[in-house]
Amino acid sequence: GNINMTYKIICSNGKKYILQRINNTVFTDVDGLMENIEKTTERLMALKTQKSLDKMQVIKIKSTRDGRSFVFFNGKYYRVYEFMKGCQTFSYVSSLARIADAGRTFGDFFTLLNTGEPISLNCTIRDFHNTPLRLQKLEQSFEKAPKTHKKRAKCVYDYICENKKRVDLYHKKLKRLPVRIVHNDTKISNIAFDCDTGEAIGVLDLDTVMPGYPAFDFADAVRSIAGPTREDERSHDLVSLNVDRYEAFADGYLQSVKNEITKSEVMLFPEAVFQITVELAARFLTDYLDGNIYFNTEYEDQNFYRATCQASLAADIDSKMKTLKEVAYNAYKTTNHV
Ligand code: GN1
Ligand code: MG
Repeated sequence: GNINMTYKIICSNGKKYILQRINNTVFTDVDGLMENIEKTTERLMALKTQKSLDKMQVIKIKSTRDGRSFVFFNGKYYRVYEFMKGCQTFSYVSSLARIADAGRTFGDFFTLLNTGEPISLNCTIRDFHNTPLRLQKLEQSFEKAPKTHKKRAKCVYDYICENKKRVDLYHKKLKRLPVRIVHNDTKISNIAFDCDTGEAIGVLDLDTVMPGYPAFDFADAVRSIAGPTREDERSHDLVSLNVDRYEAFADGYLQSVKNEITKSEVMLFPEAVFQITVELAARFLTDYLDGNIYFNTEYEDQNFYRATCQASLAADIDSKMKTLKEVAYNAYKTTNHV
C-alpha cells in the first residue's frame, strides 16, 4: 500500500499473520479507525450467511491479550490480522470474467453494509473524496513550491485546474444524493482472489470504509481495473481506459447493488470515473510539490509521474465519456429489467 507499512509474519510455530504499522499522520484517529474496522467486519460476518454469500472471506483482527484491536508501541501504532490462507491479490487482472467477479464482490460488500440496521462509522479522513477541496489544496501547494518543481508541474497543474468548474458542479450534484457506507479505496489490489478457483472472495483494506458516495467506489475500481497497469506509467501509449473492462466491471457491480442503489446514483457513475482520476492526479501532484510527505514512494519523482499518468488517463476517459455513459445506462437497464 501507499500509506501503511505491511509485513508478513511467520512465527516459529509456523503460524502466519499480517502485521501493519498504521500511518497515524494520515489516520490521526486510530481509535476511531479501528472501531470502524471492528464494526465493519462484525457486520460483514453477521450478514454474509443471511445473504447466501458464504464464500465471502472477511479479514479478522487478532486481538491483544487485553482484548484491544491495536497496540501503541515505541511511538507507533500496530495491528495484526489473521493471514488469509489460499488467497492472492493482483495489481492487474486481464480476464473479463474475473473483472466482472471483482465488480460483484465490491457490489456485495456495499450491499452488506447498506442493508438492514444502518451502521454508524467514524470519518477516518475528513473530506477524503472532496474533489473541489483537493484542487484547492493543489493550488496552495503550487504557490508555495520551489521554482523548479513549479516549472516541471506547470503543464499537469494547468490541465487539472482547467477542470475546476466541472469538478465543482459534479460535487454539487453528488451532494444531493444519499450518503452511504462505502469502501472509498476500491483498487483492484484490494480484492482477494482464491488461489485455486480464481474467484474473487473478499475485500481488503477497510481503513477508509465510512460514509460517502458509491459513485467513487465504482469509479476508483474502474480507474484501477480498466486503466494502465502502473499508476506511474510513463509511456503515453499505455495510458488509456479500456471500455471492455469498464463494461465487465459495470455489469458485475450493478448486478450486485441493483436493489440498493437508485437510478440517479448510477447515472452519476461514468462522470465519477473522470472526477476520481482528476482528484488522484491532484493528490499526487500536491504531494510532489509538498516534497513527498503523504504517499509512500519508491523513487524521487514518482509522485510527479503518478500525477502525469493520472492526468493523461483523465483526458482519455473524457474522450470516451459518451460511450461510458451508454454502457452504464445499458448495464443498468439490463440488471433492472427496464
Ligand atoms: C492509497 O494505501 P493504498 O495504497 O490502499 C490512498 C488512496 C489512493 C491510492 C492510490 C488513505 O491507497 O486514496 O487512491 O493510494 N489511500 C489513502 O494508489 O490516502
Ligand atoms: Mg488503502
